[in-house]
Amino acid sequence: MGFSLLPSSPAFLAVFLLSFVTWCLHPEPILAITRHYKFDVCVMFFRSNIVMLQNVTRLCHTKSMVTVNGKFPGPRIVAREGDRLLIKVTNHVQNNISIHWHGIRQLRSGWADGPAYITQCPIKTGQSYVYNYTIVGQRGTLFWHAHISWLRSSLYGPIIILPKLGTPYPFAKPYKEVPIIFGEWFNADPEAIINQAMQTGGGPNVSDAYTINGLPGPLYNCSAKDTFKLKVKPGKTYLLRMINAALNDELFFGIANHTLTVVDVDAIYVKPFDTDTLLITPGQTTNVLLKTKPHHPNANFFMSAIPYMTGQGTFDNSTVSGILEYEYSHKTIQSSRSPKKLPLYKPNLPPLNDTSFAANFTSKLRSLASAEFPANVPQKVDRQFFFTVGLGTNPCSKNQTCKGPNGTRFAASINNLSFVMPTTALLQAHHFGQSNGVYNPIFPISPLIPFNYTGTPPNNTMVRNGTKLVVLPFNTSVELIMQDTSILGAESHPLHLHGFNFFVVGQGFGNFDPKKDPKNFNLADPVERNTVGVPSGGWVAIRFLADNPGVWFMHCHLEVHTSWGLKMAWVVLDGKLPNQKLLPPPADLPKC
Ligand SMILES: [Cu+2]
Repeated sequence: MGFSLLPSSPAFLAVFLLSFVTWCLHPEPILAITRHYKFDVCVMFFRSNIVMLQNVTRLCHTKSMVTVNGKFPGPRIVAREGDRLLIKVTNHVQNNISIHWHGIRQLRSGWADGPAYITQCPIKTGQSYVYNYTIVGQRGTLFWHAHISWLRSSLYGPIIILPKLGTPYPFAKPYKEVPIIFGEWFNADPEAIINQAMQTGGGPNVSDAYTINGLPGPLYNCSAKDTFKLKVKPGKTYLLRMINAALNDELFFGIANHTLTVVDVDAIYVKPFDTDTLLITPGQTTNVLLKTKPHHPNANFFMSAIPYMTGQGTFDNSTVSGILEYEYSHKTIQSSRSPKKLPLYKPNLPPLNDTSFAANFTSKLRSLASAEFPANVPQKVDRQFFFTVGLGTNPCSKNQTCKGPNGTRFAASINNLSFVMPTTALLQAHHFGQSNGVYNPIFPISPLIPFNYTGTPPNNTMVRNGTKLVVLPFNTSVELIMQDTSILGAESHPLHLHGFNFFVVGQGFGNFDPKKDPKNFNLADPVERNTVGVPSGGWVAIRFLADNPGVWFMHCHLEVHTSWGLKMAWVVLDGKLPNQKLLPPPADLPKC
């Protein structure tokens, strides 16, 4: 790694590297990495990310948690479209680690995608891995997070992708840009929570708070001092880069007495539209413009998020709030009341189970579909897939008492197949022709036993278990219908596809009708994204072009459902041309 690997386009002005000295709890030598680059026209961060343990206090509970560089949330990555990132991750904790760069297309660089046992073996204690990839055709906000077990509860941070230098946004330049990253806080150790749940077969304990930029805010015990405050000036436009990094909860978000303009989702521009409330699922990002009031309003405003919850299990129904505060100009400061005495308004958010709001909101999202930012929706389809997504059960083993439904173990599945994680990485197995005994290449393209998916659920809720994948030739045009089921209750599932963006060409309630519903597909300006909510008791249709060779994970971004098996992977074969092939694996790729 080094100078020669960096982009040499004259468009880049300068590359600067963050140098830092960091420490960790291990009795190892202090690592200090300082690298300086001078280059043409670009801003690009080269970071050495050290995974470490850190004490953090929230809600009067102090615990040690795994962080990157001692920060919670973790450090920001800022780059421009076209930049290459080299991110050296060193693991100084006892847990195995891997980091996923959520939403980054990873064209031909699947080795850097990050999901453990899918594209790489985990980084073991004391080891390092350099994630090496280039950002192509994306601008907006994404995020990085751990992709192993539930470690992403504390290992996450923003990825900010600025347009190429000299290229403006397709909207007026904002006065300031602010990342707003939602998370979930557990007083207990999330690793212990999921390990216990997997042992008993029951549902895991829910979080104790939601957080905005790591802070729960004043509506929780002992937490007023841990409140995110956004200080703004009157008459300005702010770009809020919203990220849902929560583990298990879709969120409604709003700012009292203010309207938001949605301009970008999942690092793709959309046709702007105004809304008082946003819906953002785990794995989704949304850029919004916030226009402040022309004059100081003599009030403060809560910016709050609550869960959107459709399932039958218990959930964290608490409210996270930050505060939007207007700054006084020098002129007004004497004549006005002090900020503490100002009235504080709360946003009106929808009911926690407002599925019609969810459907209405998501149907407003449209691609820009302009000459500069076209929506390249596949117009013809080579392969069609119909996947049911939902919950199910696995039998309890003998001599055990299980806490799942009727003494079984909770499971989740796609086409009734609950994915079993391999013990070696799928991408290596595929690339080196060693898939025998690691995975089966025949994933069911539709349910083996069709039923009334959203009607009365079948009596038998048992899933099958296996490690099956879909294999696609390079450049296959794919249409995928994802159908929620009512097994153990209809529920919204935010499905995330690695390695691709897809177009959301249709959605609806009830069972998908293959004769009627495709007539209403939007093939002109559907939203393009990497994570979509399968509507509770409904279906969603997506299309994507399989133009990125590799092995690509697809899973529910409610982490508990992923733990239960709501996941699978696509193998995209190499194309014929040299630039259609997966690059060779890097020398430092971790071994299992
Ligand atoms: Cu799910």
